Amino acid sequence: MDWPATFSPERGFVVLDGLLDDALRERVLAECEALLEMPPAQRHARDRIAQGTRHLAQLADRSSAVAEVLELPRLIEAVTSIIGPQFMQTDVSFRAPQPGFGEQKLHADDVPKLDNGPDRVATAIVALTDFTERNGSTRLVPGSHRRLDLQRQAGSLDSHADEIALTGTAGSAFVFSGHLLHSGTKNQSDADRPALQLVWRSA
Ligand SMILES: O=C(O)CCC(=O)C(=O)O
Repeated sequence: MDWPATFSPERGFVVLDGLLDDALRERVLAECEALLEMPPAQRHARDRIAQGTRHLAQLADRSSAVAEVLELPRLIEAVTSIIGPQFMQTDVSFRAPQPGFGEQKLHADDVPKLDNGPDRVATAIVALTDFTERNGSTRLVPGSHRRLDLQRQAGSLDSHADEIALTGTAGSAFVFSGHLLHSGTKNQSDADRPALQLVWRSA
C-alpha cells in the first residue's frame, strides 16, 4: 500500500513510520502493563475490560513514556496540519483487543460534519505492536471526512467498499482527521493488539 508520508487533505490521513523507537515503545508498553496490573482500588475510573478489550484512560498524567509520545515533533506537526496550531488534548488512552475481539462499526470521533468547513478533530493510533491484516489493525475510509453522505452514516456502517487496513510496523502512528470514518477490526491473531489512541480538538 502506498501510504501518504505527509498529511493528505483529500485522503485525510498520514502515516508516521517508526514514530516511536524501540526503547520508547517498550517503555510505553511496560508502563501500560504496570497500570493494567494495579489493584482495582488504584485504577482510574475509566480503566476497563469491555468486550474482550483492555482499556486505560487519561494516560498523559499516568505514564511518563506516554507523555513523551505526546511531545514528539513529528506527531505535533501532523496534528497541526489537520486542525491548525491551537488545540487541546481530549483523549489519551490505551486500547488492546484480545484475540477474537476488537471489531467496531465505522465511526468518527466527532458529531457528523454538516459542511466542508475546517476539521476540528485529529486522531492518532500509535501501534505498539506490528499492525497486520489479521491482528485487528485500524481501518479507515480515505476521504470520508469530506463526504457528507458518509458523515451521516457514522456509527452505523459495518463496512465500506473503499475502506483500507492500516498495516505497519510497531512504533508507527496513523494520524487522521477525526471526522474520517474509521474503526478497530477483529483481532484474529493469538496475541493482544495494543495501541495508544490519542485525540485532539482545535481550540
Ligand atoms: O484501536 C483502534 O484500532 C481504533 C479504536 C477506535 O477507533 C475507537 O475505539 O474509537
